[in-house]
Amino acid sequence: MKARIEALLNEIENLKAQKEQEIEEARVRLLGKKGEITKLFEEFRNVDREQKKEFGQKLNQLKTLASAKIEELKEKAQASAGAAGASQNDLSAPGDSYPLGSRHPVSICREEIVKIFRKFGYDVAEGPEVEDDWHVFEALNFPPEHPAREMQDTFFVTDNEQKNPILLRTHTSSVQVHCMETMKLPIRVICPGRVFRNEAISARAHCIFHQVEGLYIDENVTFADMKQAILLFAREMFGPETQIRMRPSYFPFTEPSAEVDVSCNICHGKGCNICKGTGWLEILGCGMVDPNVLEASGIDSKKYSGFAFGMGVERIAMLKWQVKDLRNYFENDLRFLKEFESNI
Ligand code: 2U9
Repeated sequence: MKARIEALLNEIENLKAQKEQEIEEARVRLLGKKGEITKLFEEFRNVDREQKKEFGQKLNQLKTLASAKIEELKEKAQASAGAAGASQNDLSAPGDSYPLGSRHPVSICREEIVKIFRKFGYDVAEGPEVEDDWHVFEALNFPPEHPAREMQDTFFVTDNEQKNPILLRTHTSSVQVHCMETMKLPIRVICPGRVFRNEAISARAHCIFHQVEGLYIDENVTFADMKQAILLFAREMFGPETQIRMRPSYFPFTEPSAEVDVSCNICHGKGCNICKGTGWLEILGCGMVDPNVLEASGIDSKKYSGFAFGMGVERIAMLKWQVKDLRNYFENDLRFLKEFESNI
């Protein structure tokens, strides 16, 4: 008897009947007049006195479990029949809602920047994130041991003492080097991509971020051409009233070099906490491509000249949506991401 009780307990626990007819069949087989449990109760009369207590408790437990399981299965079957019935028959019932995802603000911003330069006639190029020293540093006028290499803390993949080590690119300028090596002149190209720097994470810096860089090489390209291209970009991106100003700067790959500010589109130059009271916001760096950089990729620097620029996408996105902490762009907190749904 003990073994039969155990077997039935096990069977009831694993009972998977779904249709109402299957459930009723199970009920009759277990609890019906000639059911297994009913039969066990009849046999219980003949059990020895000493075993009555133990078997009595077990049988009651079995009956309670069987009844509860049958009830549970019936409720489930009724609920799913109700749901199916509602969606089939009640044409006024609201439709099932499918939550839509939205694009990440950094993607929205990067695509907007790329779209503007495509409109100006630039091609789009992408390249590898794992690069060699030549494309990230050497060809860009960073000689070995030059202190400028320390401006961008590098993640090395191979030993940095070896010749031409492999590393994670610290800027997308390496893509433009590939373009200069392979494309026919004139070159007008925009390079969006992810870059890696061994920096401490803070509200203003992250070890992975996104850049968009541009390069324009042709005969007689001047600083004035660069200024005009950047002014037009700034007006497309931040509005037609936007002003720009340039401050002298230094990059190993450009000479002369400049940093570009746009007039603050929040306070319109009056000074607010976004522009820290200055009326200006820094958006990018730029400069005339150093002749050494042209020559390193086999371009005749006597015949050709060019300009280049680079910007951090997260920084532009922070200015565009007045996001104060860069880390918001990396945490994928849905409460933050949902705020950009309307920008799709
Ligand atoms: C080639 C030659 C020159 C790309 C340039 C900058 C200035 C610049 C920074 C802005 C913020 C990077 O994301 S950031 O940290 N970039 O200021 N980038 S000029 O110059 C090049 C690129 C490729 C062959």
